[in-house]
Amino acid sequence: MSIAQAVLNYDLKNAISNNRFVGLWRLMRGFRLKYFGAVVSVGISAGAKMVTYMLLRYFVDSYFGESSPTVGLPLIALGFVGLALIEGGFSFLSGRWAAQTSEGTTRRLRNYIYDHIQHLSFKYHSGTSTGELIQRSTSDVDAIRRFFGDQAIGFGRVVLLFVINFGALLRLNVQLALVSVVAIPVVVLASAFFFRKITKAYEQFQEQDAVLSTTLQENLSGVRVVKAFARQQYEIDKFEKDNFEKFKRGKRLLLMHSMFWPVSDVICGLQILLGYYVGATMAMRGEITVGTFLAYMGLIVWIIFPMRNLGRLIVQISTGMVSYNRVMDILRENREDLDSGDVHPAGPPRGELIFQNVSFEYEPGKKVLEDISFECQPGQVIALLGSTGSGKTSLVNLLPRFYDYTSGQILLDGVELKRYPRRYLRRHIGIVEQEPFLFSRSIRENITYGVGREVPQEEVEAAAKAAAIHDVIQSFPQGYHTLVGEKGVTLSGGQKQRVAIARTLLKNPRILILDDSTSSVDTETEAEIRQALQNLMKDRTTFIIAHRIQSIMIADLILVMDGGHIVQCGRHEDLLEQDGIYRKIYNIQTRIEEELNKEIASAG
Ligand code: M5T
Ligand code: MG
Repeated sequence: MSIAQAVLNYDLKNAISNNRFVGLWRLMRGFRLKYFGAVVSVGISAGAKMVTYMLLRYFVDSYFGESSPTVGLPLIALGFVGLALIEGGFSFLSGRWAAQTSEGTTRRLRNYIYDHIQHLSFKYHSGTSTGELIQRSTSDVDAIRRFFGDQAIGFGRVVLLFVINFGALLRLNVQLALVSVVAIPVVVLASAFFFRKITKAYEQFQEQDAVLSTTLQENLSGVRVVKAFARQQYEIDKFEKDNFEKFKRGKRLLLMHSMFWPVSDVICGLQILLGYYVGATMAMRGEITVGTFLAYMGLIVWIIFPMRNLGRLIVQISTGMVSYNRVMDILRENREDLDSGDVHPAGPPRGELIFQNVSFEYEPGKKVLEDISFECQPGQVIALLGSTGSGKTSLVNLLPRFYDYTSGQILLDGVELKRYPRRYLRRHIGIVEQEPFLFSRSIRENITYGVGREVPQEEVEAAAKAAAIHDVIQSFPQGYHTLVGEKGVTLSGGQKQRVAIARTLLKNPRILILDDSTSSVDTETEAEIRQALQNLMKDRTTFIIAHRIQSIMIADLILVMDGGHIVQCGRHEDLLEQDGIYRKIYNIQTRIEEELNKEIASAG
């Protein structure tokens, strides 16, 4: 591994610290030498400027004053040129190294955050808004970038300029030096005051900016609802209201800026005038030489004007620190451990599952599943039926360990589920989510997503056929290479579900979970899928969640759920004999179907 790679791979978990300075220092690991170089270069550049004024003083005093010159004119000219080159050159170097540090550290930080987010648990993701995560991994990281690239180095520059130039002034004349800095506290305080206000105004402006983008984004994704309810004018008015607020806040922000700079210009100008006045008086009285006065005129400018930035830098540094904390909040979150577990079977599981008094809650005290017990043999089909919110999705989500059950036991092939590494379970358990998500990529890429290897076209097509989606895909002009989503075709709900089924089937999981996967599919297509799945379900344990009795009749075990409990269980025939929810649902569904058939017959 090269040094650059090692720097990139540095585990930023180490950069978490309650002390923000310590944390930022740790973030810089691998770039510290460069950054140190940047600070030294700033110092050299500032020093060269100071020496230039000293050379000016020597030149004036020895050629126009009492003392006689010991250095020739050409050499002095060369000195001026050389100093200008040194000043410019090191200024360039400091900018370059500071940029390399800030861009490098934040590039690594962005990669790390992305990597980290990939590994956070379901629980974390369902409790955190996407917008918040995006904000933190983009604009907060950017604030950290500005901290390194601009603010920290800028702060160093102001301090060094002050120390070097003030030091030189002290050596020239103590009285003059002291006169030159009387206004500095005023400048620093005024700028700190203004920038605190400006920062606040800026935050409010940013907030409103976020409101506006959210409004726009919601409007665009909900465009169908807007049109269906003919609410265009309402939406337009709402936007204009938010937009006006942004306009007002933007104006306030600009106003503050346009107040600060002239005010600070006046204070600095007065200070310089005072310095000139005192300096000129002293020169006229012969207390200092003309050369000293000239050098002083230059130095004072480089003490006073940079000070205007000090307040700004202090305030901005503090906002950078806030961003550091916001970013670290994400990194503090523990990763979901994919690999820990003490059983590592060589092959896939057989698929025998035993639930023993399993209970589960998302939040302490609110049981979503209670006392769930059942057993199934490898290759069996288990169906879950129950009203909405009864816990069906929650139950199957326990199997790949998206969440861990709170009490009881689940045994897979006789071994407690928690002893398997999550990676193993997710490799061998295929789940078709209730609301499947497809990426804006080609259909083929979507279907092969879970496999992680080159898949021959025949295999992809076989999976698509089993999911009864092959013919639909074929009918698109670009077939399997058709793009899905905003830039490509918009798939119907049922088509999406079927692509998702194909994606899971291709993974060839030993345990297959279909969470309401045929809810958006018509009865005929559903029968088609069922037919195709029949073969595929043969040697895998399959969980089917469905609302139509039709689709679960064939199951080896039907679990009827209500309020987190199993209220009935058995085969179709057994359940029909019992007086319970199952029979009620069955009766309703068959009656509806009969009526429908009658209507169709009479209409035909
Ligand atoms: C069961 C709650 C939900 C409901 C209960 C997925 C999820 C659910 N719940 C959470 O608090 N957090 C979650 O992340 O748990 O919900 P379910 O298991 O989704 O029910 P279902 O699958 O039987 O319902 P449906 O509508 O899919 O048929 O109280 O609030
Ligand atoms: Mg569900």
